[in-house]
Amino acid sequence: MRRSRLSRCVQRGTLLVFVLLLALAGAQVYAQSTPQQSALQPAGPVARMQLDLFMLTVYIAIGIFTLVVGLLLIAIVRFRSRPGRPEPKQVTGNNTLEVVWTIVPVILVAIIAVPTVRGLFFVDTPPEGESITVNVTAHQWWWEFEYPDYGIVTANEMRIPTGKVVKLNLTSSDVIHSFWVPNLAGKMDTNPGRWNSMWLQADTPGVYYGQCAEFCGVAHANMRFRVIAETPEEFDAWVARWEEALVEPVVHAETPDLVARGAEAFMDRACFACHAIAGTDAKGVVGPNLTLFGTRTSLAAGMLDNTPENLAAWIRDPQAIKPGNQMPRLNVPEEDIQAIVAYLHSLR
Ligand code: HEC
Ligand SMILES: [Cu+2]
Repeated sequence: MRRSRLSRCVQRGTLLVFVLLLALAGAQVYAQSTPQQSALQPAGPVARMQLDLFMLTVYIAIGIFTLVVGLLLIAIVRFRSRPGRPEPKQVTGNNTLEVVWTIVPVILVAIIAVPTVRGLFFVDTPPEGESITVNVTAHQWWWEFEYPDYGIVTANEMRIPTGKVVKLNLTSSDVIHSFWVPNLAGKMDTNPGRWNSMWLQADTPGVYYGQCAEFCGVAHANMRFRVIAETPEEFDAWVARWEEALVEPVVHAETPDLVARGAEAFMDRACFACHAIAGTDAKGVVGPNLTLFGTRTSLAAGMLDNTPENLAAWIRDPQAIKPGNQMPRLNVPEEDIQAIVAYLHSLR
């Protein structure tokens, strides 16, 4: 009888240890994997501070968990009922214990509060030094990025120079969204009629994936974006390209006739009513600004890679790709689609 209970106990203990080892191995693999969209792999000072604060509370919680569960296990094993054994002594109201378990949590909360308050000020005040400013406007279901110092208005991909402070002002044109690039910084709500602000910085070049983090309607899950961090030299070259594009479209055409037809179709097929392309008569503001669209890596708020096939599929039937989004199916003839694809990809 007793032996079988003991062996069950050993079995369960072994299982528990096995599960814990598995979890540990998983965490190890995760930590060594290539960067993912994760707050556990910080790539800049803001995200790093936030992870440090998080880990401090995690370590304290692990300590409390171990202590409480340890005491519980000791109590369960030592005072378990056995045949013929009297009920153990009942204890209530131990003053020393009461004082200890009031003071210890107060100390722990104080230990967490100090770096938390320091962190709040850190997040709120961008450090001095070289910085750029980007105004972020969230739309159902895409992101607009305006660089007021350079006259740039682009969408869904925010290019930033590494090692520089990026000051963000954030708002929304419709409902509440939330701007979140986990590897670079915590979330910030974008509210209609109000500007919030935050800052972030990327240490090394790379693509950091962003996501709307506040449910905002049918295509919320597909309201993604990318932060593309480049060396300051690459970033300056991108800005210089924009300065040219603002004067006249930079058209790199391997197939000039097709591209010219595409530019015409873009005006004939109502695209211009919702989209702007700098230096042309297309000045719509309902949809993303498509200036230098050929330099974009993604399409439809980070859903697809910006390949000719995907772009054609998007123009053919945007509703099939991203149900509910605000670009209607326009029944564009296939020849025009191919021409528009060549045109948009020549803008680079
Ligand atoms: C009624 C307004 C409207 C019209 C007309 C319209 N679009 Fe759009 N378009 C949008 C909106 C809104 C989006 C953003 C969709 C999303 O991602 O949620 C969009 C997205 C796009 C994108 C992806 C942009 C990005 O940043 O990823 C492309 C490319 C595009 N449209 C091309 C076209 C072309 C070509 C036409 C003409 C055939 C056209 N659009 C007509 C509103 C419109
Ligand atoms: Cu959303």
